[in-house]
Amino acid sequence: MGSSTREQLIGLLSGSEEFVSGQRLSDELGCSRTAIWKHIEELRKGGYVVEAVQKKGYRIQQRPNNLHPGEIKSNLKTEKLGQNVHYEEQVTSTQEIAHRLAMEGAPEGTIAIAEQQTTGRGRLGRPWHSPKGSGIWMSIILKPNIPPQQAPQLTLLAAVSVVQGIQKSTGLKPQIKWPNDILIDGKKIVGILTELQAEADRVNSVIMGIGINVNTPEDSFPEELASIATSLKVENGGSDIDRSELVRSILEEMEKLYTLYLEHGFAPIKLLWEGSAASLGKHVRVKTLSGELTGKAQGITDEGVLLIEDQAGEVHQVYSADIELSQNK
Ligand code: BTX
Repeated sequence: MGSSTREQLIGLLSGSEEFVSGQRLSDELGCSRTAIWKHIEELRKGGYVVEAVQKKGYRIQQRPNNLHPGEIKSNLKTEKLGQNVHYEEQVTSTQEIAHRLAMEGAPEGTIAIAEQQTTGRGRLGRPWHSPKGSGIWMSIILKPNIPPQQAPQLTLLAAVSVVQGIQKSTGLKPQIKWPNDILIDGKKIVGILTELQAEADRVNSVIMGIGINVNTPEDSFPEELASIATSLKVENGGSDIDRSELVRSILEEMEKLYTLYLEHGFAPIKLLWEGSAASLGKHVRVKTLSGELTGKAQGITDEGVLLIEDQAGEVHQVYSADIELSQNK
């Protein structure tokens, strides 16, 4: 069964709480009633509970807990982001899939998403823990007409989109730690990895990787993450969160902010980012590849660069680093 027929079928059945007749499905999808029946059987195998009543038709009673394109796209209110979904159960890294799709000419807004990553990655080759079925591991392809130096702004844009999406879907209010961590109660819930396919003066594609611990049970993080990581479920009092709804919220928020960014530049995004930033005004320790620095995080520039004032009052521009919030000041 072609994935697009399946997506359309899920879309039609998701449109109403009522039964949809076999005749209507066969008219809209352009195939026979018998073919519809076979498609419904396929959905059932995929974890849908579909009620079938003679003379009335079909109705979805229960949806599977997966990130199948049909689930993500039903009711998705975007023009580009997420309209083209590449889904797999298990991948090495969705970044790798999205890089390949971008090279092959995938349209802007295409996403690669998986239930599990075997070698999910963070910055500087660090691993990203991506267990099966409990998180959102996705990479979004963007094609902004900007020079490569501005690409870090998109990391901040993505962070704001994810914070707003989480807030809308769950009511939780995460905070952003410059540049790419999203925290609740000081523990990491999201990581963002921005990679580029670029020439010296222009970006061809931005591969925006987003990893979110959604329904990860508290005791299932590996030892090295137990004290630094958390999940939305843990922070939400233990109730499961609908991952495909959260993906939709994030894609919808991101499309709004991305459109704003392309029209008006970074200034409006900067304001929103500052509204959710955990580090501003705080004493921080900054670790860059070339050394360490401690001081007060003053803010970010219009380019998205972090400003740190050291003890001597000198202000340093930090382009790329890990920062720790100091406990004692
Ligand atoms: P980062 O380099 O800022 O953070 C990596 C560090 O975060 C690790 O060294 C580890 O300490 C910690 N960590 C690893 N896994 C988790 C986790 N599940 N929850 C909390 N902390 C963790 C952050 O890099 C960027 C991560 C991007 C991940 C996405 S997932 C989809 C896409 N595909 C892919 O391979 N990467 C991106």
